[in-house]
Amino acid sequence: MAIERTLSIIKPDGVKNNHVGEIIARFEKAGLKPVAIRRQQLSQAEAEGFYAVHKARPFFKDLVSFMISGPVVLMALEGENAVQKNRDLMGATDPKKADKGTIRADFAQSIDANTVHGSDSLENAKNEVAYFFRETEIHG
Ligand code: DGI
Repeated sequence: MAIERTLSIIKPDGVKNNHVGEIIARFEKAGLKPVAIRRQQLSQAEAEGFYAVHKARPFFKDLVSFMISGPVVLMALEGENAVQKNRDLMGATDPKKADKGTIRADFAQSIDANTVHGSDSLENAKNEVAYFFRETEIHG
């Protein structure tokens, strides 16, 4: 299977509740290497730009204010089938619907504070990794 890169974000609730280490451990155990990693406070413009595809959705404002409510951890994950593997580890968007043992089932409180973001296609993954990381910051 192809080696891919995908973008993961540990959202403000995951950082605030001290789940960073455990989430990264799950990625590493599943064969996803954090090849770039940065803790950062997103600006409103960065969060709006990142979620621009959701601009017309009723939850856009809440989503952006949640994403800037505290620091996040940005990561490029690399591994076989990384995009789908990361989505499988995350679980469904709504933690109530997420499979047992997934990150969202175990750590998320609500559909807003759902602990992690993960790119949902290879094409989006390329754009999202490039949105936050220069090639010189990625070390595979
Ligand atoms: O790729 P996902 O994060 O699983 O989901 P997505 O790309 O459809 O939506 C991005 C984020 O927007 C999601 O993690 C939480 C928020 N969101 C999505 N659908 C809803 C929502 N927030 C609320 N309040 N209600 C929704 O229906």
